[in-house]
Amino acid sequence: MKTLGGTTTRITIGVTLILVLALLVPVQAAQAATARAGTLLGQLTVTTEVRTGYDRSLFPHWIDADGNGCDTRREVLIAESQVAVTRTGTCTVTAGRWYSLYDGVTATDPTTLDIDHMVPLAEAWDSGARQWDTARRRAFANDLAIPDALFAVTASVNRSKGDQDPAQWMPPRSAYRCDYVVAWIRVKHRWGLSVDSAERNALSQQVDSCGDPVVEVPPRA
Ligand SMILES: [Ca+2]
Ligand SMILES: [Ca+2]
Repeated sequence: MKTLGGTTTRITIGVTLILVLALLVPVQAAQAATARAGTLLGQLTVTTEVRTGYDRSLFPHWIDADGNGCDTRREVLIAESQVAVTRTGTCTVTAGRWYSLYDGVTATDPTTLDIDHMVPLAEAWDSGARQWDTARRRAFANDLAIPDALFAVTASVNRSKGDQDPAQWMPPRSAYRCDYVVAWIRVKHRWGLSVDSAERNALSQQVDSCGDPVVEVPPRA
């Protein structure tokens, strides 16, 4: 009886341990890895950039990847509106309320907004995408998997940014600059894109002035 009781106790402890582990493992897996922004920046390859051969049409964009009738541009408008959008049956977004993070302008008419690629398509080309196939460039140009890749902003501020990187252009709304460089670094890290040395220095200075924040490590694309 004593032996049987000991066996039962060991089995009970064993089962309890398995249950505890089963509960712990998914919790740990669900926690996103974090790192200092400066650490992610340090993991980017520093090299010169090459514009040769770039054409915007090499990045098919505003596709409807999930086939719900709303293309990527409209998906971003719907996701970023502060109120439920008004839209037609063919997913034309006609009204909503958006806060353009780069310049602090609130807009209700979506025709006044552009969807900005945080890392512009030309900058992506220069820093590695020229070696990608079309499928990967399409995935980059329509990346809805992280919130940092695409932003609804005023057409005017998007045009002032153009193809420029943070060594050349920063958002006029200074309160957004810390988040801006973190988003830039996260997108480049996610897609394995390089930085040029002037860009790296500008990012590094901005990250330092922001206190080198701890950020989520984005999933690799
Ligand atoms: Ca869609
Ligand atoms: Ca650059």
